[in-house]
Order: sequence, then C-alpha cells, then structure tokens
Amino acid sequence: MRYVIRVLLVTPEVRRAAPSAVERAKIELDRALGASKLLVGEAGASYRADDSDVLGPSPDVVVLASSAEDVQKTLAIAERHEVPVTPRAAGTGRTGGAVPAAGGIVLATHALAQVKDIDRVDMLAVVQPGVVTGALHAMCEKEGLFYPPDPNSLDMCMIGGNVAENAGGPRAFKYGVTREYVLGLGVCLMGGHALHVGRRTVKGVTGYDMTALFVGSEGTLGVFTEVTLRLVPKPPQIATILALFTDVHACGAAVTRVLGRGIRPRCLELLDAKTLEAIRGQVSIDPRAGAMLLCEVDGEALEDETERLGEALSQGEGVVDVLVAQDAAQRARLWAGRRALSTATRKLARHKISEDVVVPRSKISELLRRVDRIGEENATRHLTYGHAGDGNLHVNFLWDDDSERPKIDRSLELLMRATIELGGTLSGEHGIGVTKAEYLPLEQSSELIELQRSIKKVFDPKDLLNPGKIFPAKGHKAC
Ligand code: LAC
Ligand code: ZN
Repeated sequence: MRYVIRVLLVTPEVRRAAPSAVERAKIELDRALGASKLLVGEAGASYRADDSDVLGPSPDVVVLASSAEDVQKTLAIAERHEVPVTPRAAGTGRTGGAVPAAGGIVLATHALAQVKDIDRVDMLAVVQPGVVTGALHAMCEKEGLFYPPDPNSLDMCMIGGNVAENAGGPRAFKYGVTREYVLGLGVCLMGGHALHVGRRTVKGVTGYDMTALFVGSEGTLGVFTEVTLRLVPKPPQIATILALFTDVHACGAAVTRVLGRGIRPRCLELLDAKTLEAIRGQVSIDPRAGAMLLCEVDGEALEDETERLGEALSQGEGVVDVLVAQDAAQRARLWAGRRALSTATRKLARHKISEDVVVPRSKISELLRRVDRIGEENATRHLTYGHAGDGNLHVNFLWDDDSERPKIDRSLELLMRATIELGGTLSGEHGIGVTKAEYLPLEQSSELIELQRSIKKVFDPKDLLNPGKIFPAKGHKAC
C-alpha cells in the first residue's frame, strides 16, 4: 500500500463555477455524451489527486472521453456555462497539474488509447493521449525503432500527460526530453475549437512553433487528442555500469570527470547514502558504499565507450567499486531498484516532498554541498537522487511531525534560491503545477510572468482551462 498524506489545496484566487452553471453543464454533458461517460459524487473522488501531495476539491463531474469529439463537446459545453476544466491522462504527475483546483469538470483522456500508426520509413508514431508510455516503447522496439523519453512512471503514465508536462527520465541525458520528439499535435481549445499544429516531417519552420508552446503547457492552453512523435533507430546494444563511492561528493566529482572527458552515456543516475539505504533490501549493495552512479551506454562503439566510462569513473578519490552488469537479468534488477526509489523513499517518513531542480552540470557538487548545509542549518532531513548527467536532482525532504512543516518550507525555499543562484531552474521534468507556483518569481521576472499570462488569455480568455496552475497567486510573498 502506498502511504501518501495529502495537503488540501487552498487557492483563493481560483474561481469556482456557480452551482446553477454546473447543473446546466451536467445536463448538457449528459445529453451530448451519455450518462455512461460521466462520473459524479463519490465515483469521481479519486480524480481529486495526482501523484503530488496536494488534494483538490471534488470535481463536480468527471468526463470519461473516448474520442476527440467527446473532448470537443466537453470544452464547448464548459465554456458556454463557464465551468472550469482540468484535463487529465494517467494522473501520475508530481506537481498537482491534474488536480482540479477549481472543482468543476475533470476531462479524463485515458480512454483515447489508440496507437494509430508506427511508420518505419518516416520514423514516427501517431498516438492518442491515453497510450501508456511503456507500452509505446515496446511497440516501437518491436519495429526496430525507439521512443527515448522514459519517465519513472513509464508503466502507468500516458503520452498526453508526458507532453503536457514535457516529461524527462534517465535517458534524457543523451536523448533529450519529450519536447525533442513531438512533431505535431491534435489539440482542442477551450470552447471546443479543434486544431492541428506541427507536422509529420522532421524539418519544418512554417509559422510560429506552436507545437513547442503546447508542450509543457501543463494543460493550461489546450487538450491533446492526438500526438505525432518522432522516433529514432533502436540502439543495437546497451551496457549498464554501476559505480560505488564512499560518499555523494566523490560521486559528484566522478560525474564531473565523466562529462569533462566528453563521455556521453545515455543515463547517469546518482543515488546518495540515504537513498541507497532505502533500496538495500532489494538490490545487494557493498556496505562500504555511501553513494552510487547507475550509468548506461548504448550505440555502435559500445566496448570502447564502456571502457572510457569505466576509467573515468574509477580514476578519482573515494571510489569503492565499478562493476558492469553481466546480463539482462542483472540490468533489469538494477533498474527495478532505481524505478522503485520514489515508493521506497516514501516509506522513510510520514511526509515527503520531492523536488526537481536543475543546475548546470558543472555545479552539481556545489548544489549537493548547499543542500547538506540547508539541511544542517534548518535541522531538516533530506535525501537526493536523480539525473546527475543533466544536473537534474530530486532533492527529497522528509518529516514525520506536522509541526516540522514550517522548517521544511524554509528549506524548500532555500533550495530554490540556491538553485537559481547557481544558474539553474526550478523544474527539469515535473513542471510547476500548483506545488511550485509560488517559487516561479524567483526564476522569472514579473514581465515574463505577465507575458505568459497574456498568452494564456489568448487561448482561454475566461481562465477556465486548468486554472490555478503555473502562475503564482497575485500578491504572493515572492512577487
Ligand atoms: C524519478 C522521478 C521522481 O526520476 O522523476 O524517479
Ligand atoms: Zn526524475
């Protein structure tokens, strides 16, 4: 059983729909889609949450869309009656993006789950938003093709959500995040206007790059009904290397050595001592190890690259061991351990907040030092793991007693400030959502935030589509 304690979301700025408007919208939805596609009351209660620690109000109605037309009709009815809509695919997001901050309608797209085309010549896939990412991986790989983005929740998460959040994952180090693979989108705007943006070709510079604007827009600009994804050839071979260090600082120095020598593995995942403790039962790890790097290399010159990587990892202070996985079963065990981290570390305390900061790669060691200092000065507990190759670290704060929350908030803010000071950014892959909206002004100027709010108004003048996300409440302390 997962052990998650959620905080009730309070966003005074987010306007709820008038009860009479909700009732009228429900009657129209029932008429347009049929009662079998609607959930009301308790039946829709699980749609209050995603995989963050926030809980929204109960949605007034959940629409289980199964076609682009259902999406279109829902957005038309919602705008007519001014009822807010929160789009949702699998609901595995980490920042409250799929949490219905304003109640209203949750528009669930998980049943739009067709893979319409996998084209070996054009090297692309055309899919609906409810296709599970891991299932798409398997289908592409059967055809000798490869869809690189691999968010940790790949067995559950869906392409629609991955595009909305611009999801990453371990392989982003070599291959880039979801944005690099989205060629085109079928999008439905608030009010029910259907659009196609982008193209099926790899090259193309016609007009503004609207596709890029929709990717990572966190469900605030439109609802995806179709996604055209670029694919690459499936790498012929893979090697997995495990490097153990005495502590996280020796591990950080090894990352710098690898990058400094121009070696680009496809994954370079860091786990600190406390994270290792959480998975020791699952993966056998040398007791001397206080940090670990899980690295993966693919491509043609595999042996040569593996050797160079092994050398770079070993030739430094604090190296305990460098091992190469001997077979597919060993590889699978290591990755199962890595993928279980979020759940395993959740068991270490009653509460956990997982952050997603990114710093320039050259600043990883400095960030790790600063995080330790923040923990010492505020007497807060943390652990760190993540995509070290990208400088994208999941700093997790842990606490048991509710009275510790103010201290945790202070540490969180200091982490955000340190990240920005080091030239970094607040989110590498989870988005801003509701959980990080209050920190946005630390990174972006008020002019830039206002410009983005104006763009949002062009798409959704009444602020009905996923309200309360990304942008901080006016008058917030950081504004
Ligand atoms: C991971 C998620 C938290 O990398 O992004 O495990
Ligand atoms: Zn991650």
